[in-house]
Amino acid sequence: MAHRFPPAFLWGAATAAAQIEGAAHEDGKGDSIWDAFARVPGAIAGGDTPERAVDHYHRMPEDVALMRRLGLDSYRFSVSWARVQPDGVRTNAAGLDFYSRLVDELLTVGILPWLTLYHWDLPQTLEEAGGWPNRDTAHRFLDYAHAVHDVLGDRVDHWTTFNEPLCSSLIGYGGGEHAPGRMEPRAALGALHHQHLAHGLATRALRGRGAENIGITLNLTNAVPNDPSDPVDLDAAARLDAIWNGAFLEPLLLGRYPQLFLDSVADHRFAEFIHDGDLATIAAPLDFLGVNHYHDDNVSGHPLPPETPPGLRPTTYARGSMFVGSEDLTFPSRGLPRTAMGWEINSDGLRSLLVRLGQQYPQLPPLYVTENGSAWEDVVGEDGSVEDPDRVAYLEDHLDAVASAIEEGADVRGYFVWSLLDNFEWAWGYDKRFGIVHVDYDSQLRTVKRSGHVYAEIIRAHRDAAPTPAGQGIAAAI
Ligand code: GBH
Repeated sequence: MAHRFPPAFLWGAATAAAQIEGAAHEDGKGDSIWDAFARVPGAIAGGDTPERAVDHYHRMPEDVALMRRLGLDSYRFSVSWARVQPDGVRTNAAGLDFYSRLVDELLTVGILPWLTLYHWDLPQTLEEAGGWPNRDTAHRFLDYAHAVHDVLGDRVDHWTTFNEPLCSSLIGYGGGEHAPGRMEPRAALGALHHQHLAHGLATRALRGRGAENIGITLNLTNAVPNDPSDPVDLDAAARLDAIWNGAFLEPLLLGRYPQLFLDSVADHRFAEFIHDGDLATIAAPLDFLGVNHYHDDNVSGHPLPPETPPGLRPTTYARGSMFVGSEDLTFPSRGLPRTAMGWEINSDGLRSLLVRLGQQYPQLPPLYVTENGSAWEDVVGEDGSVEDPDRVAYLEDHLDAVASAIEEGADVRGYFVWSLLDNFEWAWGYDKRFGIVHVDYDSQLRTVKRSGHVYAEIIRAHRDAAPTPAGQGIAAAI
């Protein structure tokens, strides 16, 4: 399938600071909301914490060598705000130095650094000052973006402001399942708007400093009406689309919130968060849009039948509601196969999403799939090898879907698999493994899974078919 991708297509893998680094209190790092949340009894499966994670902070050179063996063009990672500004204000040079060394290590082996400023780990002191529902946090973020750019701006070309603001606003402040674990619909909406604002402020500032590739990553879904002939289900799908996709895409691309979203959250006085000029700031031009996609959402406006199996929504978000403005929605099963997360597998959803975005928004910038992947119960063989046929199938099918989308006209420039390494899967702790590289959580030994070998082979085949280097002069493959 490698020949189906354009010559300059970028191949990568993604991680996030809180999920891999560990060293939660080293070299001056402060608590993030995830460090604090992990201390709340029952918040995280198995009582797991991000304290040690996969010890990437200490194994960074080894992990970069692994990326090189896999033949990656690019590595998408996030910076821990609490490492850079332990109290959300004062800048900690030792924390920044870690990222400086990481970037140097990547550049040395020809891997393009793809930096995300915020992947959900707010400094706990800023949460104590009100967190994202507090408008001032957007200005703190701007200051943080400056601090990171001061040190890395000379070497990092690709800047992503936020990863999945939907999750860090609606799930963190509305659903209660993610840090900081609040279940306050109005606060969740404030967090949403202030993250947009922070994105706009930082985008404008980085642009002013000469950055040329600035974007944001959204988790986007296809809201599929369970019964397309039922007006109640059609209404449910329209609301899910307005809240999960539209409330993010439209302010960024069009400088406005969708009316259906505004109507759905009017009871929470959402409009009061919006100050004059905010939407113009938020709609700062983007150089790329990152798309994270794992599964579609088959949605209904009717209650679920009583025989609904446990483990699927809404039990997942039983603590609060991530569906601010659409608490009545349900997600019936379509009988599709599911991953270990309970998420539906339907690779055609990724194809149709990528195609549809370009049709819906003429002003859409180039797309990158910044996350896509699957969790499985991996089995380590006697010889230490990890055969993960389900992940291999998921990967191949989704890459096929991306190739098809490109053939149908979608401007997709790259793909980052989630994830490079097994890691701390947020509220699920270490229970769910997404890596193409297996990690033994006792010894911290890394083993490339079958899916990692398959991915490396696809990258190599693409490079052989299209010798033009996609990244910055590309290192040897395995
Ligand atoms: C991404 O988010 C994150 O960016 C990444 O850090 C994380 O490790 C990875 O995914 C895997 O989880 O109600 O159970 O059907 C995933 C975005 C949005 C996907 C909410 C699941 C509904 C889950 N998620 N969605 S459920």
